[in-house]
Amino acid sequence: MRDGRITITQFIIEEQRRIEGATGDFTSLLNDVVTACKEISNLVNHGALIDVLGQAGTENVQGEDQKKLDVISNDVFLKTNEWSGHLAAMASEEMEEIYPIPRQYPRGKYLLTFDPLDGSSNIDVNVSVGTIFSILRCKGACQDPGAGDFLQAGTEQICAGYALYGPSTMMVLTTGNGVNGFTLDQNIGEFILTHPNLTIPAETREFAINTSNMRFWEPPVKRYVDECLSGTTGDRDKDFNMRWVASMVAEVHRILTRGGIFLYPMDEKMKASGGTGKLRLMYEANPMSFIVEQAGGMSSTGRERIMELQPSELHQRVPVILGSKQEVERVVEYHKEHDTNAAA
Ligand code: AHM
Ligand code: MG
Repeated sequence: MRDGRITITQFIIEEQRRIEGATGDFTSLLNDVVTACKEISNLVNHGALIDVLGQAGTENVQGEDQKKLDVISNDVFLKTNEWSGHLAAMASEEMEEIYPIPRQYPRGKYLLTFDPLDGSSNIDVNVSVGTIFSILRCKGACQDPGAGDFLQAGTEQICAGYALYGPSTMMVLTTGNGVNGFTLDQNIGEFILTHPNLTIPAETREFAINTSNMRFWEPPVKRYVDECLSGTTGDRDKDFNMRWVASMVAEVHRILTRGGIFLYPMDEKMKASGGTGKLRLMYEANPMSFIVEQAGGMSSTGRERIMELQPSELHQRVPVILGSKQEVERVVEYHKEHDTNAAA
């Protein structure tokens, strides 16, 4: 492109050229995902002007109230990605069942999972939201895909990314070869490579957790956060800062930019109601874990590496602790010590 700027399309095609035998299907699929995110970005930007704010008056499979934009964004993703012939099926936070590609289109060899509008409690108050997606290979009968085909460990992802609809719209991507960030140039409608090779600093002094759940936390999480709060007056040799946007995309993006740790851990309230976590494995925790690990960070439930979990259901929830390596390691260590003592 003129003046040496690299568009996301050029970037993806150049990546494809490095893969022997690549057919271009994946490149083309990714381009459609990018188009869907641009469309959602446009809707989010226009907000009340085009009457997309507020409740949809429906609930999703998790029993959460859907916002109008949750429903519209989901539809944008389906319509933009269903026709190309690269996908066998899609699955989303907003749909109970998988979405096999309609019969009038050819079915392809990939599966797409997504959270079309993550952090949607922020929409009406005009705070950052995002889209999260993950691409898997369809290993079974791609002509007749079922929910079971999606139940692959995070280590099987071939691409993960998110779009962040913030002061500027950004797209952050990994295909297992590092993490790159692109900013949408609204004038030309293209994402431009602005953040090559994003890496998370191993050390940090910033943590993110919803402290309104403090009384339900397990002891290792409480221990970690107490130490952060005590700063130099406690066992840590530094003072910490705290942030909570309630939009995982914004939190992960901050961590990719300047380090930090994000926790949505298991807690007693969830346990009491038979819950297994807050965030969804297939279209929130796994793609974010892939990105974070590719950027040199770490991601765990506190007890296991998230990407190694064998999913048992499409909308499965998991505890999530991710970010700067040294801090996540410390929280994992606290879980280990706690569980060992409890077993003794
Ligand atoms: P959503 O997918 O329904 O928007 O929920 C996921 C969001 C995450 O982005 C965020 O980290 C978390 O829920 C916030 O939860 P809370 O409202 O408990 O702070
Ligand atoms: Mg979400």
